Amino acid sequence: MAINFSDIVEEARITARALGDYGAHLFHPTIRLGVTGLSRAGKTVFITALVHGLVRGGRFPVFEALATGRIAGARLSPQPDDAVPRFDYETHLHDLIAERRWPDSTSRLSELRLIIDYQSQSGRTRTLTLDIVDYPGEWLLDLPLLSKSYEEWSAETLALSRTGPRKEIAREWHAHLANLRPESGEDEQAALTAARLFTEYLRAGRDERFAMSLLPPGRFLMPGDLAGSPALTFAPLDVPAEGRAPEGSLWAMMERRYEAYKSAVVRPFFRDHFSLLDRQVVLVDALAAFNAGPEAVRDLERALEGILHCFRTGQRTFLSSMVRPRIDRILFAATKADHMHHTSHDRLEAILSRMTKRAAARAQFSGAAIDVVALAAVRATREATVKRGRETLPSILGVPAAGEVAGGETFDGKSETAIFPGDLPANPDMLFSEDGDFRGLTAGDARDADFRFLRFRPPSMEITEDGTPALPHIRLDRALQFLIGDRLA
Ligand SMILES: Nc1nc2c(ncn2[C@@H]2O[C@H](COP(=O)(O)OP(=O)(O)OP(=O)(O)O)[C@@H](O)[C@H]2O)c(=O)[nH]1
Ligand SMILES: [Mg+2]
Repeated sequence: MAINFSDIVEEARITARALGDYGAHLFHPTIRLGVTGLSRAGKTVFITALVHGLVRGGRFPVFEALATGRIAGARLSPQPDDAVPRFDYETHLHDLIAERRWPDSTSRLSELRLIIDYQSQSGRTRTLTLDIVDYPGEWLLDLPLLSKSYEEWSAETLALSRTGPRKEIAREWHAHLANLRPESGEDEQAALTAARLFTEYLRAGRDERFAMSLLPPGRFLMPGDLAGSPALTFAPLDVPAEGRAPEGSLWAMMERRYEAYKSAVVRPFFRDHFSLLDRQVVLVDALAAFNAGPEAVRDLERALEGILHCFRTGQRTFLSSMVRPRIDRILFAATKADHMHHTSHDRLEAILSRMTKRAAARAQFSGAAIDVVALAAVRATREATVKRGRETLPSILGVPAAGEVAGGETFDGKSETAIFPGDLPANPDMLFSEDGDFRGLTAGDARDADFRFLRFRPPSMEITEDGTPALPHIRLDRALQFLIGDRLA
């Protein structure tokens, strides 16, 4: 990909900003922490629980600075970027604690600043500023578009939509596509219909039965202010990957809009937000993929590979020429671990490790330190063993959300129930090998699925040893230790 003048100007601008940041950094050490993950992965809950734990003092034995009493206090402070929405911490916390319901879906970028006063290990009084940026992981998966022509993107997107369960859900869009003539004249109505059917295909892929992860372009499913704009009114056409659009054709119109999406949406995100992050946590809802089946697990792995590509540093990629990411630590966290008995937590971690290792190898990843953890930012369950005949099953006890269904029973969202969601395999290869396929919702009846992880209502607060109410969690402290522990030394 040729580097053009605007990229160079961009880079100069970013370097200037980075230098400015560096100056400020000497006086006010700051970490800009990106929190990302695909839709419903648990970003909002993670940030809310993390901030609450820091501000109100959670039970965080593995987070050394807090556990040893070196953190004097943490407080919210006005954020540095005036044009970015603030992360609505107070409302999310109120939903979780007072209403005992999960916060609403957010699907846009937001930010929150936290100031941590602490004592260094040598006894000096210090301050660390933590800027937390919440953004959809779907936006990272748009990165490959920057180096692909419209024709290449069309060919790849179409090829993917003709595989596995995607073929079925793309049926209506494919039928429309078969009747489109790319060389015919510009046609707004044809573009609108194609974009609508293509978006419906993407949306259906996100349904819990399929739980597909790789569904770019990211803004098609979360358009925000861009809904209805030409930059979102395009779709792939069945055109040769090496072909060129005739002037004035439907094809040329689609190509123009695809390029507009790249310059109006994709580049500004990487330039203005991604390039400024220091550390990153990628939240992964592996349970949704286990529920859906092996195709979803493989799709998730491909999506993680795409995400890792964004963090690739050192090589002269399009991204490094444009933004040069400076991220030095990445944590992959499997969320919602409270949906399984602790005997499966290590297995969940092993599965995510394996996925990220393979993805990192394929993404030729080099650079930042990576860690993997299975956690629950808010633990909604307790553990129990249930006797069934002579067997004892490691189960979990919680209040399934109203409307959840298991074993023919529909839950009312009020009564506590013991659930045996299914054991994760001790050998993670089981989930990935072609012959060791397991059954999920994609294959048909929910009753035949090997795993069934239900949604639970949020828990009540716990009281810590010193009498403060805290949200229960699993390994949130380990995540904090990896993400900011070294900067509080
Ligand atoms: N039991 C349990 N459920 C969780 C946890 N974190 C998230 N969830 C569930 O996952 C859902 C999505 O969590 P969010 O934090 O809203 O996810 P998000 O990534 O911000 O989602 P979007 O804003 O839609 O992109 C919640 O509504 C809960 O049902 C957790 O720690 N434990
Ligand atoms: Mg959210």
